[in-house]
Order: sequence, then structure tokens, then C-alpha cells
Amino acid sequence: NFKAGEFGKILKKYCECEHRSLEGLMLDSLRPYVPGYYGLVEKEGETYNQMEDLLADFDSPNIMDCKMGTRTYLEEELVKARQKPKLRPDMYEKMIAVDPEAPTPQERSQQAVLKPRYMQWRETLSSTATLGFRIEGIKKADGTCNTNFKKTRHREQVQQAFEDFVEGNISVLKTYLVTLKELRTALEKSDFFKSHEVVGSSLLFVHDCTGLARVWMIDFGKTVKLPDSETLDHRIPWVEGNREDGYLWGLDNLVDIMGAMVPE
Ligand code: 4IP
Ligand code: ADP
Ligand code: MN
Repeated sequence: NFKAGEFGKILKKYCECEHRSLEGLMLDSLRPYVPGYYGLVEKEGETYNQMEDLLADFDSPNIMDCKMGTRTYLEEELVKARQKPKLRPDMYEKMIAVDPEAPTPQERSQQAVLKPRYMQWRETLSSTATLGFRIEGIKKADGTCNTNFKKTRHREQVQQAFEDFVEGNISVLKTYLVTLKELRTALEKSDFFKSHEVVGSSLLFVHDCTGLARVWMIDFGKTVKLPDSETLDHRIPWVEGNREDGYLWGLDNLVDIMGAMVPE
């Protein structure tokens, strides 16, 4: 999905939704928290979105991707799945690889699941449903990579993963916490955020041995503008039709969990 771009930039496979979102974000108060956007690029017959390489300033970065929100699929995907159910054998395979007991008898006989069913199962298995965010992966400076967080659901498990990530570096943890609180304030003021459903977007945490530590919002492939003059709260629970994403509720929980790890 990714390619090296010009110096200090990366190319991500083009997605119109992400293009529109990044353009909007460049004009919004959230700009400091998202990768710089440099428009479309054609390369070897493929179209890409060109953006800032967030790792460029780091010396052997440690990276953590946390997917935000209580819902990880768009409402329109639910509607589509009802109107024209599409069986997903690939998602069935991913499901039984984690838990062979998870499929229903019907799913077992079809050897396939519907996408919303798979996504909801991932949400409740992980901390997405109960905390409003989940860890997707952690890559450490030593090259080790862990994407085995599908069943990381409880607060204590999440906290343990954060501890492993910062390796006891309280100063890095404090920097992350301060940044998350600043981001929360920026989100609460942002016109872009008010007027968009933000689904499947991640916070990217990056730090290195020099003590540099930053957080960015990434992945706007499912960030969609609401009809004119409609807004979201981003904290109240989702019920089908209200398009709430639980993003700020998840951020509140993230701040709370990280905050509890910093000594008074
Ligand atoms: C993936 O499931 C992720 O949820 C993807 O979201 C999603 O892509 C995939 O849906 C789904 O199969 P696993 O993480 O369990 O592998 P993301 O890209 O944010 O990680 P979408 O298209 O929903 O963004 P499909 O339909 O692309 O397979
Ligand atoms: P996808 O839509 O394929 O899930 P993401 O946008 O979530 O792609 O990015 C996947 C991973 O790529 C992230 O977890 C992060 O490690 C890396 N990444 C994404 N955007 C950037 C960026 N601008 N600079 C550096 N790394 C990035
Ligand atoms: Mn993603």
C-alpha cells in the first residue's frame, strides 16, 4: 500500500475519501496533528496520495498504532451488507485463525462471514467496544514487531502493552500524555472534526532514544463529511443512524489509562 516518495515523503495508495479529508485537514486547526499533505502523484500507472513521512526526524523510532473509536466500519457498509450481502471467506479464515469457536453454525456451513459481523467481532474481542480504541501494532527500535493484539481488551492488558512500548521511560510517557491532552483540546475546537464521522483512523505514537516523542492522527480512508450543518459529539454512544464514532470517548479512556501510569 505504501511506497517511498520524494525526500521526507511517502506515497500511500490513492483513496478519494482520504484525499478529501487530508485536503480539509490542511485548512483546519488539526493541521499540526496530521501528516503534511502534498496531493496526488502518478507512479508506474498507479495513483498515490503523497504525504509527510512522520518518521523522518527520528533516530530508530519506536512506533505504536492505536485505532480510535468504538466503531470500525461505516454505516453505509451496514446498509450495503443488508441490501446485497457479500460473503467474505477471507474474513472467515481470519476469524477462525484467532478463535475456531467464533463462527455460528450458519457461518461455518458457508465458510464465510459478512463484513459487519467480522468487524463487530473484532471490536468486542479487542478494547474497541469497551474502551473506544485498540492497539493495532507496535514496532520497536530493535526491529521487533508485534501485531498480536487482537485479544487485548482489558484495561490492564492495554496498560501492560503501553509499558512494554515505552520501556519504563516516564518522560516519554509524560510527553505522550501532554500531547494527547493538547490533541483533545484541538479536536474539541476543530470544525473539521465536528463535521466528520472519523472511523478506522489511528493515532500514531512515535518516540526514540533521544527522548523525542510525538503523536499524529493518520488513516482517513473512512473519514466522511456529514450533510451540511450536521455535527457529531464523538462521545455519546452509537446507535445506527446517529453516525457517532466514539472517537473522543476513546481518547478520554486513553488519556485516563496513560495518566494512571505516570507517578503523581
Ligand atoms: C481489516 O481487518 C481491517 O479492519 C481494515 O481496516 C479493513 O479495511 C479490512 O476490510 C479488514 O479486513 P483486520 O485488521 O482484522 O485484518 P484498516 O485498513 O483501517 O486496518 P477497510 O477497507 O474497511 O478500511 P476489507 O473489506 O478492506 O477487507
Ligand atoms: P492502511 O489504510 O493501509 O491501514 P494506514 O494509513 O493506517 O494504512 O498506515 C499503516 C501504517 O503505515 C501505520 O500504522 C504507520 O506505521 C505507517 N504510516 C502511515 N502513514 C504514515 C506517515 N505519514 N509517515 C510514516 N508512517 C506512516
Ligand atoms: Mn488503517
